[in-house]
Parts: sequence; C-alpha cells; structure tokens
Amino acid sequence: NQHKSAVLWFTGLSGSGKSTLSVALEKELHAQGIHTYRLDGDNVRHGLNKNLGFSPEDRTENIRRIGEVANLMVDAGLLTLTAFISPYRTDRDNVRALLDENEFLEIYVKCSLEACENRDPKGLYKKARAGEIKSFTGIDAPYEEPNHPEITVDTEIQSLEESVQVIINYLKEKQYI
Ligand code: GGZ
Repeated sequence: NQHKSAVLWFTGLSGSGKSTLSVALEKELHAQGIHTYRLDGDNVRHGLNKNLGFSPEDRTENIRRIGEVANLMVDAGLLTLTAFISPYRTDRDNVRALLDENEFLEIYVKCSLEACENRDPKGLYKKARAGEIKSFTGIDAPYEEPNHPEITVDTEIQSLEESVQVIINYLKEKQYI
C-alpha cells in the first residue's frame, strides 16, 4: 500500500496514553497494509539511550537522538511513530527542523495531570509525590504543551477508537495514506 513517509510524533504526560494510542494506530495502519516503525521507551531507552536519565540535559539528548533515528527511518520510507513525553517545546521544534516540511506531525496527547495521576498505571506519580522519584514530569519537572500541534487528541474525552480515527482521518485527508 502507498503512503508518504513521515514522523507521527506523540507528546504528552506520562500516563496520557501515548504508547497505547501509538500501538493502536500502528495496528490500524498495518491492517491497511502500511509499513510503519514505532519508537518508544522500551526499544530506545533500554538500548540506544540507556546511558541517559531524566535531567533536562538527558531528556534533550534523548529527544535529539530519537529525532535523528526517526529522520533516518523517514529516509528509509517508513511511516514512523514515536511515543516519548518530549516535554520541551524547543527539543520538539528541533526535530521538526531536521525533517522536511510535512514530514513531522506533532500529535498532542492531551490529558490533565489530575487524570494522569488518577490513572497512574505504573504507580510512578505516587512515587514522585512521595519523593521517591525526583524530577518527575508534571510534578517537579515541566511539561510544555505544543502551541501548534498538527493533531490534538483528548484522552479524557475521546475513546481510544475515536482518537485513532481522528488520526487516520487526518492522514487520509492530507494524503499521507
Ligand atoms: C518522567 C519518567 C521519569 C521521570 C521514569 N519523569 O509512564 P512511563 O514511565 O512508561 O513513561 C515515562 C517514561 C518517560 O520517558 P521518555 O523518554 O518518554 O521521557 S522524555 O521524553 O522526557 O525524555 C515514565 C518513565 O519513563 N519515567 N522517570 N523522572 N517519566
């Protein structure tokens, strides 16, 4: 199946639904015969970036490397999905600048801190509140919302299926797929 190569860059708080959404979207894209690759903490922070932590400098370097890898994957013709908090606007804009116009689609996975904290799927917010994890995004480290994301999905309001459909519709409308 034909598609334009691009990066679908998911950004949002821990627990907002970036990974879940990117997995579900990828499944739908595969069903349509589209060749994708997904980068997330599991295959990047444990390998390529295993020497990086969560200081501002390390997060910036994390995102820089992911941006470079995503750029290579786009060159290889893949529709590339990335799911990282990527809390700094400047870091995301630098990745955008690396790619050609229309090759970077910023997808803001919007969800209030309160809702993410209530979900707390890994108990990390609880640990951060207890001071057991320092510099946790949303608690004692910043998250800078995108100013002009190509797509926003609100995971407090929309179901997973609806959010996937919003992205699929965008990709069809703009003739990526
Ligand atoms: C934020 C942290 C932290 C701190 C560990 N702050 O919900 P998760 O567990 O699975 O997703 C979070 C993940 C964030 O890694 P990223 O590479 O996406 O972050 S960034 O883009 O900011 O570089 C969380 C876990 O790692 N985690 N410590 N202090 N999230």
